[in-house]
Amino acid sequence: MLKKIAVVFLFLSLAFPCFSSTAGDLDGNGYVDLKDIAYFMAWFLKGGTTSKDTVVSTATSLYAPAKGPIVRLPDPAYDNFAGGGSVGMKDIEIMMAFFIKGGSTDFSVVRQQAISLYSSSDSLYKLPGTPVGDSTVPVSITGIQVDP
Ligand SMILES: [Ca+2]
Repeated sequence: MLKKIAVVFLFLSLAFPCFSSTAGDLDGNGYVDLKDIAYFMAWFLKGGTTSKDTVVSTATSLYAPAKGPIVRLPDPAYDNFAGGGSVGMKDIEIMMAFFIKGGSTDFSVVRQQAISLYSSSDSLYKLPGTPVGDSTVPVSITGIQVDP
């Protein structure tokens, strides 16, 4: 199961090799997994600390494999999955929903899962694993409604 997910994420990262960063990827390995979710939750639990060491040590206590290091902290510029100018619990729920759904790129699937985890997760702005940075190429094709 985990191996399959890793392969899916690897494919996504290989598909877009020219991007500088990946939404939700705090340890900088190019994909989003449980460790990234642990770092994100640790950061949130510590009130948005600016200490990467604090985030890593807290994350390790939540999920032992999350030993760091991390390359950045959660940032609205990258990780605002629920939209808006801040990051928090709603964004974490979307990361968890994305992970539970095996890295689905289907907005409605991830959104429904997020709502089931956390009823106020009513907005989905972008998906974890979305490349962010120096490109304007649209990558979220499943969210687009096309007239027949
Ligand atoms: Ca990662």
